[in-house]
Amino acid sequence: MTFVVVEGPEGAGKSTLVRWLGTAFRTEGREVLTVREPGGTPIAEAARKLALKSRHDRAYAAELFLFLAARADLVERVIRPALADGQMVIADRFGLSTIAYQVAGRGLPRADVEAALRVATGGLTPDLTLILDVPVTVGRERQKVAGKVRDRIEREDDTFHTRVREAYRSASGPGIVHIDASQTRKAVQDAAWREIVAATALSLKGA
Ligand code: T5A
Repeated sequence: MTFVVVEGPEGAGKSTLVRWLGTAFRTEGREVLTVREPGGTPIAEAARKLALKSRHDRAYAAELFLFLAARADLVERVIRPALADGQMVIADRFGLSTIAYQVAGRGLPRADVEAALRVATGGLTPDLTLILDVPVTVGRERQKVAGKVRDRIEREDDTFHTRVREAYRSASGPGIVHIDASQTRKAVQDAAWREIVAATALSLKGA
């Protein structure tokens, strides 16, 4: 079990958890690559700037393809080579972000977005997805305390972000686990660690 994704709404604590997991697994002697979406290659970083920072209005479909362009480059040039090399990859956001933000948030048609997603990832799916859940107000407050400057998507209203949160809460399927991220950092880290260790043990057993 090597590809782990951390998902969830704004300010849920994803980056904090990904950093901690990277350090914790390296301390255990595992080779771990951590990545953040969108980003991680020159093309993906350029797409990130356009998607999140550009002042120009855009069609929602154009926004979708910026996120997918970033993902396609990251998957092919960074994630797949690392997995092939036997490394564990821990990603801060992946395909479920596109379902939550561009489908539930923006209202783009799900079946079409899923088809485009498959093109972008070449069918790569996470072994385990940890969804951190916090109420919208808690996430916003954490971002405020952290002094984060709001990007295009973060500036959307609470109705948009509530749709995003609900999309995450209703996500289910193989390898999807929900964690209450309104708990302390330590409680969230412990829960995530338990889930990854359990999933790794299972995949080793099944191997
Ligand atoms: N997007 C992305 C799409 O629309 N479609 C896509 O396909 C993709 C991939 C990315 C934006 O792009 C959108 C979604 C996003 O709007 P970003 O800035 O890279 O934007 O990422 P965000 O996920 O928005 O980053 P945030 O930093 O806001 O959220 P995190 O990573 O969930 O939160 P984190 O770890 O930075 O923590 C925020 C603060 O809370 C504290 C931290 O110390 C920090 O100060 N904190 C806690 N406080 C109390 N208790 C805890 N348990 C805490 N955990 C963390």
